[in-house]
Amino acid sequence: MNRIVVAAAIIDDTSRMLLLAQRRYPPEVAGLWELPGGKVEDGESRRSALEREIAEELGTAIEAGEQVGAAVVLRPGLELVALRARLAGPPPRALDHTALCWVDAGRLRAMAAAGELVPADTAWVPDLLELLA
Ligand code: DCM
Repeated sequence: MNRIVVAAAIIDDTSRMLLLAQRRYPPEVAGLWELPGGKVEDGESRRSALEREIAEELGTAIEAGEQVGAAVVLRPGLELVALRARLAGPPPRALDHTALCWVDAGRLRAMAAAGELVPADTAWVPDLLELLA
């Protein structure tokens, strides 16, 4: 059975900015930036899993919506899916990450070109740039 990791493309529609989170572990990706999220548990929907993960990792609430881009195969049996999300709580805090930052389309493009994103998440950059345009 396939396991799914969901990640949040949290976008502020007013400022057209996307929230990125800097990974603290494991060493291969520590220091790189990702869309925050985590594994879907048995019996959980993707949206509710993402809302739970964001409460745990960022101490805030989101409303998760439609899928962004295509699913990425992390390894056989493990897929990564991004969902668009809207902040619905207090400002996010880095409870599980090294740091958080809001980026606009230009900054996202520059970070991707510089290899500052977690490899799996770079597949979504074109889709994310479209949402931030
Ligand atoms: N992951 C990823 N990109 C994300 C979120 C997670 O590549 N935006 C990967 C890293 C791990 C797995 O998913 O291989 C589980 O993530 P975590 O360690 O955050 O639970």
